[in-house]
Amino acid sequence: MKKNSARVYELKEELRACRQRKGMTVDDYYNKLKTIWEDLATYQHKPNSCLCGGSNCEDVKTSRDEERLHQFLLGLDASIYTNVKNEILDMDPLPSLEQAYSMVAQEEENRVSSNQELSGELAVYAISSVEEESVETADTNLGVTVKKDEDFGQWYSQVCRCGEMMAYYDISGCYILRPNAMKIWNIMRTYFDAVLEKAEVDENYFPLFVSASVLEKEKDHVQGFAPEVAWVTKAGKSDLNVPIAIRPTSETVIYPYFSKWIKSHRDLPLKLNQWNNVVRWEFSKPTPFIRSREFLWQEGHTAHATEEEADKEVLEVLDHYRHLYEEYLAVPVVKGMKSENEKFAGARYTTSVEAFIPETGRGIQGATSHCLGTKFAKMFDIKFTNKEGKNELVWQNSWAYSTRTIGVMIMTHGDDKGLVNPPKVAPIQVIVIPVPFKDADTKEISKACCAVKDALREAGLRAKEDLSDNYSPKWKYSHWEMKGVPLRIEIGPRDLAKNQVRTVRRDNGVKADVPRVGLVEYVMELLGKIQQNMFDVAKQKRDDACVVVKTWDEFVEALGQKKLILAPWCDEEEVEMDVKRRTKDEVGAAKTLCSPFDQPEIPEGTLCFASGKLAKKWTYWGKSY
Ligand code: 87F
Repeated sequence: MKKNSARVYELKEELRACRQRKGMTVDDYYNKLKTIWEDLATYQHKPNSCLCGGSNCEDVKTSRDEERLHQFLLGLDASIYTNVKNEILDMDPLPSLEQAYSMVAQEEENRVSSNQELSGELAVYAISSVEEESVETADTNLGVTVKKDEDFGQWYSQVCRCGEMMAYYDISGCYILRPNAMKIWNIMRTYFDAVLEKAEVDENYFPLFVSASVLEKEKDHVQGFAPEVAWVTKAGKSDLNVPIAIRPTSETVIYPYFSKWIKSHRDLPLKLNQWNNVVRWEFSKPTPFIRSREFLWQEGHTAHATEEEADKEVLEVLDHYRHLYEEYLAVPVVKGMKSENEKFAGARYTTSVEAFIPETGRGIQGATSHCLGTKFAKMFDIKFTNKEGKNELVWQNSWAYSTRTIGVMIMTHGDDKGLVNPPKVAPIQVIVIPVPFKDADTKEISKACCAVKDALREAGLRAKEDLSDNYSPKWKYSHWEMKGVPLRIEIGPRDLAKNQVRTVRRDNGVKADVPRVGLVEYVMELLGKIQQNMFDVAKQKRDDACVVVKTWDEFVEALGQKKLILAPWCDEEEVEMDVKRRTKDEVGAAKTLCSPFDQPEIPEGTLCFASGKLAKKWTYWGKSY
């Protein structure tokens, strides 16, 4: 240990002055701090060279780590990183310095430097006389500063966070689903539970853990997925005798019990569903809701006596998924058949609903319904005695939709102001905002707001009032727009006098003055119109992005223009692989999305755009998530 008080003093001064100045990257700032800490450490007492016996040293190290973490956070540019700083300080236990650094660095990545100057915009709306603290709160909720068509990735991340749908977590690919997302998820769940009830599908719950031997029982299809399976190998400090997998899906967990429970034709159909979380340790770029290492879904598993019954169910479930997307999330989807390459390896065939994001030109699989045939029945010995007393294999299906639905909804409808929630799933459908003016009777206006909200809630609508007095009406408008509330009701002195309110639609900004008498019915109808309009607009955009191509050159050109491509195809696996290879470097690998059930006519002699062989079907192609 060196001894040099003057130098130590100097370094401490440097440390105290060390801040992330304007234009300095998080990385530069962090490295500067690290250099000072390291320098300082050469002069100071080192815990690992002391003789205290260990536990004290640990304490010293912990408090030093915490101090460094605080120093790091203190010096960050507060106009940018206050949110993430609070997020870090709220974590229990506190993350390590390295983890905190990577969270802040991630935040930096999520920002577009050229838009940073815009960041004061929303704060301007805050009433000028409010105390500093409130301004700061406004300032930390700066809102969406990146435009959807400028940088889609950054925009999406901002919209998800500003809409309080999710928060980043210190494990890459894992996200916190915040109440707004959970509310949407639960509204969808309520709808789907009613569908399941009607279809006589029962709810059950199988454990999260899978033993290695069970997981490997269906080696054939698990093999391709093996790198994504997460394993528990320790309990405390001791190694487990046999590692235990965390379910990536539950076929292997459930089907041994199908084999026990199904004996006779009287036990069929067996239709089970579970709502759960699954873990897939993905290595491609994670995106909130769209691709995460843990996600929520429902997984349905059914067994039937006949092929026809199973086939029928596959399509019925697929139509429920279409309904969920189109009628609830207002997202247009195509129902179709997956190619041999793209189907679930364990399935006889896979059907899916496919959405399309015009801004990125990418298709996205919205949900899948598989016909498993008798493949798993053979593997897991699931047999029943039929009415003639003969043993037969069961016909199985499995189907799922996940929290990805929420991501697709955000991507489809969100705009430069933030989320736009379709009324049917919006956690708040109507926000009522008082608009006091000079010496108007504020109390009466507030009372009217509460009365309107109460009447709407009474009618079963999800309504809320915002009477907070530390923000201006304008600030509130931006705030609730960012949160995606489909309808705003404003009440000012003029409205009060005329016994009316002003409605403002989130989807198209259209304003109307509406009498208080009959308001509830009006709002209900208007929400229905908003829902329909959101679907129509999304469908128009999707349809505008769709092109029919007949030749390879047209195909490549359309891909470059971010189109959803419908092309005649020979339906050969090798040709799809070849298309992937040929497009990989040029415009980004394209693959089949699905062959729509709704097939346009295919004139005789039509050739495959890729192979020149006779085309068998029309198929959607594109880049995909
Ligand atoms: C990742 C790791 C291990 C997908 C995986 O689509 C296994 C798998 O089996 C895996 N990723 N899959 C396919 C899942 C098929 C399936 N199962 C139930 C569904 C719907 C519901």
